[in-house]
Amino acid sequence: MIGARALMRTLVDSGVDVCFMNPGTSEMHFVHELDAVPRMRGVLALFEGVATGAADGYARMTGRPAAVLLHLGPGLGNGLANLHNARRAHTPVVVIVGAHATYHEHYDAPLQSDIEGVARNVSGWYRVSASARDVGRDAAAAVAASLQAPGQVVTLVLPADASWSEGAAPARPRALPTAQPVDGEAVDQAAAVLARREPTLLLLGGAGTGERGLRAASRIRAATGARMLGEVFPARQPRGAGVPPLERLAYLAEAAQEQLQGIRHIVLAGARSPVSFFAYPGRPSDLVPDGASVHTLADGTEDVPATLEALADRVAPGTVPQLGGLAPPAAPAGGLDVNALAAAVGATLPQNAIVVDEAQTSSLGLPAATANAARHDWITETGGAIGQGLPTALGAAIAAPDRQVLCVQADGSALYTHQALWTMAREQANVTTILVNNDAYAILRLELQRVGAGPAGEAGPAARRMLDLSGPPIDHAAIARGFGVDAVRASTAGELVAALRRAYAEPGPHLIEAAVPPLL
Ligand SMILES: Cc1ncc(C[n+]2csc(CCOP(=O)(O)OP(=O)(O)O)c2C)c(N)n1
Ligand SMILES: [Mg+2]
Repeated sequence: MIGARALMRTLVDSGVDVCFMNPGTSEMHFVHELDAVPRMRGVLALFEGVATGAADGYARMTGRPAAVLLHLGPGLGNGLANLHNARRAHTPVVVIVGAHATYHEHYDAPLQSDIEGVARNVSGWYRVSASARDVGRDAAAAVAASLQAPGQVVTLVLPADASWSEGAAPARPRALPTAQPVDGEAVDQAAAVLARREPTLLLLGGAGTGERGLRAASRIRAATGARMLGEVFPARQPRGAGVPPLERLAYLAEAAQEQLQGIRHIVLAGARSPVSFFAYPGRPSDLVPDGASVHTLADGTEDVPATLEALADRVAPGTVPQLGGLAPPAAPAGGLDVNALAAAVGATLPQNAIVVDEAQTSSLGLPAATANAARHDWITETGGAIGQGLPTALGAAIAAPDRQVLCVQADGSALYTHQALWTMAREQANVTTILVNNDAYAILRLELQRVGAGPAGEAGPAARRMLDLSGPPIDHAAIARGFGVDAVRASTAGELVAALRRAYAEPGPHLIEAAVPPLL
């Protein structure tokens, strides 16, 4: 058996049966084996950032890694930004990088480069399969490593000769790694902090924003009066009717400081201590209020939901979680702005939808307008690297083909990875995209002021031109149609509501280009 077949067999035997890919010459044996191992589903992406973002969205919904097949250092580099977001989400991803045959390396052929230097940036585990004999075992180790709590990106380099040579064999799947057990001492300490009845914040992150974590945290809040917040950008959060509501820490440091004002203790459950997203001259990076203490109940390597449940059983026995009700907003009418956009989403959101939020400034009203919508999952851009929305929505749709995916997508961010639309059309992914066209990098107009570069109104024309996308105007609906996706335009709230209802009722991908004036 050749290495490529042993690799593919080991992956599917280990539960990795989707591979998002953008292959090249060094990966042709792997591509060829797709017909020999039909349990592996190959999904072609036209840019590596689409493949890596899709793998992130897929695993956020399944809890299982997808594989990503990339072409040497440049292919891996193109996929890096969304691997960065995956790393920040603690998403398991098995990256396979095809490389030159081992004996070809020292010729320094044009595609030769430092693959390891690129991979280490995002990978918690890295290995080169030295020969065909090693490939099966290395693949099984890679899958297991990706699932090491809290989950990580792993990179396995597959030299072309290891891929095409005989002498390989599939390896048995490895036992799944388990999270660290509940730390009883940390539970004792948190219980003691809560017993003081001083203003205490329970900050949830990672697996803590899943349903079990939310239910336990809600019990703790109800019994002790503690406050609870989620990290700024959770990997995945169930929301809406039947789920305990969770507000998130604000992106803007000054807003977060207001949320944290008066807090004496912060108890971390899968989250990190709050810091400002960026540094701003004269403002603090550390957002912990002066004099407040920070206690780690559970970090990401531990079983965060089980720890929260242990704490709830201690401080809130017999207390039940408080669940959100079903009270979606009325369908909006009139002009389209960020509030009408949010109301349209909340009013029409189908049961069990998956919302991928890369709406940037246009997401302002979304959390409130969907808090009491039908139950859904919310996916955010964990690492701040834009160009994540469309690819992640694609991956989520492939992970959950029976659910509706709504991608609320800002225009500037969309333009990094528009090619995801073609894969959505080809795979008939159930993704409805609202492409929020505000003709601008609106957030950067705000950041221009916040960093102290000068008030936006007074920025010179050369600077303003760098944050403006209006000339020439970009026709996102036409781009979508060019990729084979049904697309319409909405310029009123009523048109958006009607287009959403139609898109949800029909299978396959739809794009609605919504003209929304920029907030800034
Ligand atoms: C990979 C990457 N490149 C660049 C940036 C810097 N950046 C942050 S927001 C932004 C513009 C976002 O514009 P858009 O998506 O249209 O959202 P809007 O601010 O208009 O709501 C840019 C370029 C980034 N965060 N990540
Ligand atoms: Mg914009």
